[in-house]
Amino acid sequence: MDELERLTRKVVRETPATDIHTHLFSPEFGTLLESGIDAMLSYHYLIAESFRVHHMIEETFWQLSLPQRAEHIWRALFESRLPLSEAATGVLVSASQIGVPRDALHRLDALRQVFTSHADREYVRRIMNLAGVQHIVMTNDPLNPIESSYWNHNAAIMDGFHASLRLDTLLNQLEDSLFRLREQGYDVTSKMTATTVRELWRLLDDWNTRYLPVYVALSVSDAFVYPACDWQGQFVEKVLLPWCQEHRMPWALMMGVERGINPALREAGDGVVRASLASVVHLCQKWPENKFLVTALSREDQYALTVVARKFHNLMLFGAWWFLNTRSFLSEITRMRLELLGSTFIVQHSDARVLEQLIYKWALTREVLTQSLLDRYRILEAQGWSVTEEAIQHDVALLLTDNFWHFVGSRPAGP
Ligand code: HDL
Ligand code: ZN
Repeated sequence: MDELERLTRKVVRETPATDIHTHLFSPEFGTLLESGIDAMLSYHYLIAESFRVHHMIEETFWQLSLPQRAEHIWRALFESRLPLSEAATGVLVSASQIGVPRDALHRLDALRQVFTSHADREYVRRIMNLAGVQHIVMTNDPLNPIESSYWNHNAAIMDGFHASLRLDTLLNQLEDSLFRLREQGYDVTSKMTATTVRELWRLLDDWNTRYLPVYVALSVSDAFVYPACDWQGQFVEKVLLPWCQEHRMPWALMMGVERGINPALREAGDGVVRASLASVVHLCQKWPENKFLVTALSREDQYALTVVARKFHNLMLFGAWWFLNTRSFLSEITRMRLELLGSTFIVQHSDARVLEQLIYKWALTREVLTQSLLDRYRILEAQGWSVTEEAIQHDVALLLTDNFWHFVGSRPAGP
């Protein structure tokens, strides 16, 4: 390892990350924050992978308790064969770093002794430190009755945790959502009348006051296009975009998910579709004052999306989302973005659902980022351009955290 590699490894290892998209919750949200080995093994990525081995009838699987599911998945993916997938290997990476002795890794009972399933603030802070994560953005659904009960009782939020406003339920379960919003006193209907527009604007104001979100988020399938004249299209045009412009609020658009291609797998049953990148162009063209955080789930969309980002500085790309969060795809996407965008993107988010996943997901990101940056630095040094530790620190901070907070426009106080 030469000096340049040593420096790059050191800086990437030591620079704390902002995890801009997770399904984690501050520990005050009780069981909404998943942790522990049974939750790790019952991660929906591993559920899907395990069905390819055990072929259990899906409804029978869903009747199992969490520990029974975990044991079933452990037998299928860790005992009957080597745990080769990214999600399976990740369980062992996290376990090792948490402190499971190497000679005990093969024993589920040993893992259960070390992995806690009661995550208090101290344990959360410990896992964040092991993962090198300083800030965590949650995915908050104001129309989720369980979650909103915590907000209604002003649940405290641990330093380092931040809210985002996820609009999937509002837009994908429209009639039910409108009904519940009318019960909450918002005069909203399935006709985009002036009153509905005004009341939806008030709704976003109220959610903004309660959640203090760092961005508004929406995941979409290939059915999403902009502009559009359906209810969603009118909501985007007449409410969301002008409201975000007025509040300087970024819109995180997560494109290319097809929900429930195998409904029997429930949360593990989603697939991938192409995204309408022309819609991203139209949004950036027509709303130059708005800020768009975009990620696409299809590998085939990555190159064209990166070219679009070259044309619009109000577009910030983030992450190798979901099925793309693997060694090979994360490396391919990160290298392409460095070559086409320099250091002007957000390299990754974990999408963690279980607290301890932060460790393996961020270890993977740091491994890939180190190698990708090192290759660029070697080319610079070959031209005689000196790559100092300070310059590396600046790059890595941009890619892991600063690009996000600069784009969002508000860096939080605190750790
Ligand atoms: O829509 C999303 O935010 C996705 O990340 C889904 O939650 C998905 O199930 C997931 O966890 N991906 O990592
Ligand atoms: Zn997610």
